[in-house]
Amino acid sequence: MIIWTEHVKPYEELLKEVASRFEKANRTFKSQLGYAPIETLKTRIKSEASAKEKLERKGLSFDKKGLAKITDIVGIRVICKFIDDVPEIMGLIKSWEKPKFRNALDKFVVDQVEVVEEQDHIDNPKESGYRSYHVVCRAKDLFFEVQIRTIAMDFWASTEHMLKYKYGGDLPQEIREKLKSIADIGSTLDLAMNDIRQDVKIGTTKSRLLEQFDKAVGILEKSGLSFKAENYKARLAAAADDLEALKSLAIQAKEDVPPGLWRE
Ligand code: 0O2
Repeated sequence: MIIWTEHVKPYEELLKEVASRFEKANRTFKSQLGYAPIETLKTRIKSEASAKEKLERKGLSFDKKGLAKITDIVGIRVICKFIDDVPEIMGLIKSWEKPKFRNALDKFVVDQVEVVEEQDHIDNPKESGYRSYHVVCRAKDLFFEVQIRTIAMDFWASTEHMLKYKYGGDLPQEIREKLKSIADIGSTLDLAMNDIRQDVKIGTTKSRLLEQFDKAVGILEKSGLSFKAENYKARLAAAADDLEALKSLAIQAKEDVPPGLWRE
């Protein structure tokens, strides 16, 4: 007999582990690139009723064998600002496929995640208009599902889900048509926002480089190297509108800081 609260315990542990990996990676993206692709992380463990409904639909029984075939007991939604963030997140998940070894109590533990299925409902939206990128993964012997989507796609999907609930699962034709055209508007919005993403990226990179430059110049001034600081300041105007030149100037200034004075 299955006691749901007991059955899902290892899944709850897995959910915590995967969610914390996403959160940690997002912090690393932010500190290294100045931009965090994950806007929100939504997680859930499937309810017993939903698992039973799915098993019945698939002609499987409510036992360990049947439940082992359900790949979305753990569900994680990764919501991003821009469409171009989706492959970024996919790349992150794929990086977990490489075996990681953790030395715990002199034992090497394989800490690996395998991608078992990908469904691209962004390039190939569902009939309803639904858009999202679905990934089924396996960690040890447990599956989990990740849905990667933009804020606009998530807004659409949660509203459509709410309406379906309200109409008892069967939406009237007129509402379905409206939702489909709203999904297309959402897609146009996503593509337009994606176009300006490059500008956002350039903006954040530039401000990060300027921060690094100012910090280096400040240290040079404080450590009696004002002539170097003045020289860098004089060169800044010529480099300010050229990202590559600014990058090279910021690196040079940082490298000129006497050893031991740079603190991250
Ligand atoms: P929940 O609570 O959101 O997880 P199956 O998984 O067997 O039902 P299939 O075809 O393998 O069917 O799954 P698919 O198409 O990958 O869809 C699974 C999940 O995607 C759904 O989970 C929804 O979360 C989401 N989804 C798919 N199509 C739609 C859609 O038209 N509208 C909305 N709002 N969401 C969709 P569940 O199980 O429905 O529930």
